[in-house]
Amino acid sequence: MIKKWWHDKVAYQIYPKSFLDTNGDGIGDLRGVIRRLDYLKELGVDIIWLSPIYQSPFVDQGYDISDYYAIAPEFGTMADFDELLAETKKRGMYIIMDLVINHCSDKHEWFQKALADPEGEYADYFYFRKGKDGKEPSNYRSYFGGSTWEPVPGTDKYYLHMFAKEQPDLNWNNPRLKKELFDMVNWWLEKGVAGFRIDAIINIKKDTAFPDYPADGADGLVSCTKMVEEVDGVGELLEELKKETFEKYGAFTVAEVFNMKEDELREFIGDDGHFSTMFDFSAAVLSEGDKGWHTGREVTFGEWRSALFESQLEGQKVGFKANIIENHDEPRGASRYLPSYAQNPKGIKMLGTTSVLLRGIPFIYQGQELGMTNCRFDSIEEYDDISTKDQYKVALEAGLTAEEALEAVARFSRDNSRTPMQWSGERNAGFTTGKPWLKVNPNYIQVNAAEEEKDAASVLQYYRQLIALRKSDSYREAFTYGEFRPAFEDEKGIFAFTRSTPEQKILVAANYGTGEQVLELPSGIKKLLLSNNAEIKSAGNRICLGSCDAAVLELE
Ligand code: TEU
Ligand code: CA
Repeated sequence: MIKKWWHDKVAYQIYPKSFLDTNGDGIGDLRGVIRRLDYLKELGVDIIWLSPIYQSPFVDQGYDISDYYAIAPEFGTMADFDELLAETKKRGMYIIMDLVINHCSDKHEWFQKALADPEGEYADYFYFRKGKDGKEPSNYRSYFGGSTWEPVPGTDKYYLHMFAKEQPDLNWNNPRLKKELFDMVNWWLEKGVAGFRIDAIINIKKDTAFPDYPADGADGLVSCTKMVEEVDGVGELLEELKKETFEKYGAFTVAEVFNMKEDELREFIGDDGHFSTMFDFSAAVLSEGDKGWHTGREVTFGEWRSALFESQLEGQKVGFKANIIENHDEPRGASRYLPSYAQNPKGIKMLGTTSVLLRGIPFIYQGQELGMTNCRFDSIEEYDDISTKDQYKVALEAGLTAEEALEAVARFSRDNSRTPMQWSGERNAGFTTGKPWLKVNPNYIQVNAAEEEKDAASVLQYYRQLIALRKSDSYREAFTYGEFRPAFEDEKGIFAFTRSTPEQKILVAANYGTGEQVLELPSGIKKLLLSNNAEIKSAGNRICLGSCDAAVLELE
């Protein structure tokens, strides 16, 4: 394995709209990010991923870009961005941008020109297709509901959108379009960003014959995922993207990849892979239900652990995965992965321990380090997210009552993790002096950075220790390159693994169950490196883990 500069780094995702508002308009901004750089530095963060900050109509919260070269005025100016970049560099940190190039906004000038001249060159930047028998060209359902095909006004054509109709898909078969995208990526790299988080990238390769597939729902449509699964050759496009851009700059890239073909892992994240790393969604996808709304299938502890272990074992053969428990599309990890008796600071620290010390690049999502949890919304109007609203509509159409539909979308709504960052116990959690764009989770009174700063036993202080341990001179090598091996798999409720180099053996062990467990270790304990329980008991070759106890030990 060739060593790369980012292997031992810790990353942090900022959702700028909800991070910190500095001008009272209720919307987080770049100056807010600048103001909290020292906070992030102290946490131990190296790489900051900014969810999209480009100019956008915000139909899908900035994942619909109308100008790739401009900063959204809601977030600030290019001067603010340059300052952020400089301040980050000063602290030895890196910025990565969100790269959304499967689609753009319908307000982007390319699409506007395409609409103005549906036979012209810009129409070929997108997928404009004639309908079939007066209907859509094919039977695909978009990710946010309804057909993927939207009529092009004044023509007998439709354009393709895998996400919202305001997010037309870009035609990656068009060399001019590709050149425009590559130039743009290089422009940001020239500016000094360290790389990108790459959005929904697997979707760029389509079978442009757009064949129908058997319907998978009562609406007579089939998920547009199908067209991605059924086509080969995305690798060539990804390789071209890398060669024309990232590779020239030694950039760090983390891809959002679903539906990868199983044997492609090495091509994606191996030494010469298309990307530096990609998110491990193996746990997240377990709860995918088969309904048109995301109620979430119940996942057992055993299933969850096996999925992660399997993914770790596969991942380490070829490279590094990026480990997450939550992001801006997923519910809060504490609410999702912890049983109810563990949804407290101790349990949350346990979850942090078993996630951050896995092999790979840890990505911490804003507020995770505080123990932020899902938020209760009292009505559909309180939600903002386009996907939640669509799922609610589908649930109503399926015959659920308004109350049931609200309940159905609550657990997996993307707004669970998008509520404002909880900085203090002051009004609006110290996020804004104005009216926050999205509800603040009422639990901010207890769960907030200012309180946790004062409390030595807080989740925040624990995350600091956890990250410091991972990056410490003595253990950095083991936590970065050390082999991952599952441990104590037969012990009920135990989530344990070792990280070993020829010189060191570290055991990470946690008890997700309710009863006490005594683990017989293969060798003596050299040192207790970290625990979420100050009174943890160990003697000789044994350690006793009570419910929700986590311990990190160096073994003889
Ligand atoms: O998410 C991609 C996305 O929505 C996937 O979960 C998709 O549903 C999956 O490929 C299905 O298997 C990204 C962003 O993270 C999200 O916030 C955006 O809304 C979306 O792309 C569109 O840009
Ligand atoms: Ca603002």
